[in-house]
Amino acid sequence: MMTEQMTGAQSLIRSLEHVGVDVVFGIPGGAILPAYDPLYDSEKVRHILMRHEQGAGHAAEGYAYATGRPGVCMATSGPGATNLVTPLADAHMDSVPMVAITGQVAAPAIGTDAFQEADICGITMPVTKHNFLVREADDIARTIAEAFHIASTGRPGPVLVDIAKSALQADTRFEWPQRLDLPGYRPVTKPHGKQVREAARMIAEAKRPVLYVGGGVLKAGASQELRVLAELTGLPVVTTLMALGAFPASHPQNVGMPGMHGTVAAVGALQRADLIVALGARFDDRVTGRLDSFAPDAKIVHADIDPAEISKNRHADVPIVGDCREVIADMVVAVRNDQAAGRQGDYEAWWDQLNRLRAAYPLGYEQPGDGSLAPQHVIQRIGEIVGPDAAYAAGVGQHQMWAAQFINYERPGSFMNSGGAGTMGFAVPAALGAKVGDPGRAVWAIDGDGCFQMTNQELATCAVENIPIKVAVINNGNLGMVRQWQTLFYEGRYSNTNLQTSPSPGTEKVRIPDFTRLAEAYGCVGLRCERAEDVDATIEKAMAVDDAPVVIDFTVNHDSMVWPMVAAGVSNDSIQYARDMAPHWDDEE
Ligand SMILES: Cc1ncc(C[n+]2csc(CCOP(=O)(O)OP(=O)(O)O)c2C)c(N)n1
Ligand SMILES: [Mg+2]
Repeated sequence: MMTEQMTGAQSLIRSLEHVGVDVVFGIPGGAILPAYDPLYDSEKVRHILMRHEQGAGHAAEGYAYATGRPGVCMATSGPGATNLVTPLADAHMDSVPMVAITGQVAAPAIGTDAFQEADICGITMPVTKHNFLVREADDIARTIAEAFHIASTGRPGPVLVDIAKSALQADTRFEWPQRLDLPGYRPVTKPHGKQVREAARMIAEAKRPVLYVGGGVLKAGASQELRVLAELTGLPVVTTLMALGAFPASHPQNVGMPGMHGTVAAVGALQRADLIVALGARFDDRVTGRLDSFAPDAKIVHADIDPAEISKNRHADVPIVGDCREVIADMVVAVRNDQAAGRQGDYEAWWDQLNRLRAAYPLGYEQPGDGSLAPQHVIQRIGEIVGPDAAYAAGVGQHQMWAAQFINYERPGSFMNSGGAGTMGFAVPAALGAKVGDPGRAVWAIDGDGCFQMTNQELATCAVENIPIKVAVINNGNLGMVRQWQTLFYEGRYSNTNLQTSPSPGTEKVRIPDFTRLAEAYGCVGLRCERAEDVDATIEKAMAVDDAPVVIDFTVNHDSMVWPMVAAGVSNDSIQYARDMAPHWDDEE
């Protein structure tokens, strides 16, 4: 056994090296300061000094998306730690593996309202997979080992390790645990064979089955297996916002993204299915619409590694607890056996129906009447020119939905966004983290003018640390998604949604801030594009820059809306293909 005399802080850094951490995103401060001293000497761990702890947290998420390994962020006690709450909640909602390390006031001062004291374990209890308060130096190595194990196994998620300053300063003997003892934590990965065979039987018997693929398939690294299952069975596939890239967008069996802004075909497929095979998906309200009218005729097979998800929102007729990769691989075997025995589904009529919907209601958009730039056009061209090898990070709002709709994601890891929490400010720091995790890949943030203003200070981090991401700001001058709801549900009363980031009728012809000048102030290249004929050249110009981050202000139409749309709380049957335009579900007689 390896034991060595050192401080708690040294033991922390040694532990991070032990688990293979190569990057930490953080900001120092009093309580965590002892840890920053040995970090200064580490040859294995690069620390990236962020400008806001929220950025550190989202960067850790982006790193996790790019590498599949837990991202690591670090902050001091009190306000440093509370600034991590949003990214922790974000990672919790989207099952992103992440370890957050925070300094805490000295152990004897805990509970005294000491300077910069916050009960961060109490605060983050509901938004972390697990958290630890470490008061003794001797506990640091074991706790770090456990934290990484918990963050990265089972259903991944964020784990917070809060370490008292006195523990960092105390002497200890470094001892790496040989075995982890986590009573009650034993994620089931191997699915039950009987359940899987039952699912295969139902697939063969169904007339209108759908594979409803969620983010769990990406987390499990099960894209290959999914493709085999899809092609073997011939089932239509829908991929949720969190699963974009799990199944190639260009695959003929991909009928699109379901949900509030999904395709008519994908929403219709779920709604009219007689069998839904949910794989690592959680029947989120943005997918189901009004739950009691969701997919009324469907039997449900629900596979998830987290037993708490199964039958949470919709009763599962066949529950399967297990890792999606193992579940799908076992399903492939079961389906092959069925097919060998002559049991095979016939979905021809079903495909006729879905193909009709696909042909009648493709994704599309209207050109603005005033000659201004269509945001959808910008995003579509970015996807086409930059291509499927790049990684794209979206903010939250209209631009996020257009990024989901108009870029074709062909491979896992090509799209990251804040799906469950809808955290504005996610894109820039997530793109930063992804670029650090996978420096050889082009990384584009598709951001909104509102979102960008929440975390754009991380452009300084990108410039100083040589992290050349591209940021396409889809500048509609507004909190566009909120404005869309005001247009549709509040009679066009635009209360507090005009940001004045681009000139709009009736307001001063000002841009506050001017994003190109802001970019330059941050040591980035700033470009602007306002006309459709300049879009391609601007994207190419940005691509040609490889020694600095680039920000493009795409000044776009203020009134463009995201379609299709299922209004919040209504049935998916009421999907609008465009404003006041409901699709015809059945044959036109
Ligand atoms: C932190 C946070 N605050 C508020 C919201 C509510 N919200 C959702 S979308 C949106 C507008 C985003 O504006 P912008 O970034 O410009 O994107 P757009 O919809 O215009 O593309 C707002 C305010 C949110 N999701 N997150
Ligand atoms: Mg906007």
